[in-house]
Amino acid sequence: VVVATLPFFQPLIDVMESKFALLKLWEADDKTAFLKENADKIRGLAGNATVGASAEVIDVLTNLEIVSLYSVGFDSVDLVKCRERGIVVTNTPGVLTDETADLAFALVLATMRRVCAADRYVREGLWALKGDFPLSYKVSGKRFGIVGLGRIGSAIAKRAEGFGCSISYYARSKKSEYAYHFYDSVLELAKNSDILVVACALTKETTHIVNRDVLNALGPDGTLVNIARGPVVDEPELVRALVEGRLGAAGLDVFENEPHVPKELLSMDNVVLQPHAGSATWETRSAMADLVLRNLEAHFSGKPLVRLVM
Ligand code: 8YV
Repeated sequence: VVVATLPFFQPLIDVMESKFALLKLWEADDKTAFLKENADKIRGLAGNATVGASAEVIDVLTNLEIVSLYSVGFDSVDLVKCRERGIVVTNTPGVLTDETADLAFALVLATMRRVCAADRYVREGLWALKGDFPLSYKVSGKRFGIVGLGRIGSAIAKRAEGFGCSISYYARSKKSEYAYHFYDSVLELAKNSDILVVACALTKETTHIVNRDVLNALGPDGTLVNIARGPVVDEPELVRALVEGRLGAAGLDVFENEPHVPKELLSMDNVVLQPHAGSATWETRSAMADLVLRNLEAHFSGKPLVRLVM
């Protein structure tokens, strides 16, 4: 018996239903009661970046053997508990790298060139009525800062290279395989960037790593893009910086309290918003689904797992 936390991708739900006895957690009114009722039987959990396996869920599921994630991020899983209990955790790295880096770059371009606001201007008939749309900002050749130079961060850097940007990054340590400029503090990186893209994992250390000081350092001519996790950025401080004009613009795919977005952002033309869609294409979501399934099947047939977090 496998429990899926959300209906993340219908073709995956369909195929899991054909291969396992699938329980649908999202359909239960009282989720804890539902898990308790089925705890004896549940051996696998398919989760994602939004609903994974919290400490509470793991405590209830006493026979759980595997958490197979439909995401690369595993911040929705209590890894300490899983390790204690010997529960294996798998994820979907690699297959979503290009897609997420593409969306990061789409956000850089859309935000700085005001693509969405200009589109609204045309649709609302304002071009004919009021004349040219206000000028936007150049992307090519700018100072490009990346927080986190993992798979996705380095794929974003590769794209920025194509735009002739000078590239710097912050990471826990310098990566000798890249010639990009390394800063050992996000604040220093922000001081020396026109565009700051957040591409790191969410951990205790990275929570609110983009704080008021970092936003001030990026400044009124700076652009922040976040395709990582909402809580990496101090969201109330981000909203304040945008409202007070201390930060130039923001392109956001992720938020602190998804799917809720601070209402102040909704009316800002210097902000572009996405509904956590970094990996959301048919091609990538199919590849992610394939990994989720292959990991579950490998585990239950005693074969080596395809992708393993721990
Ligand atoms: C997904 C993600 O949005 O992989 C991740 O870490 O955040 C995303 O790919 C999500 O898990 C899809 O449901």
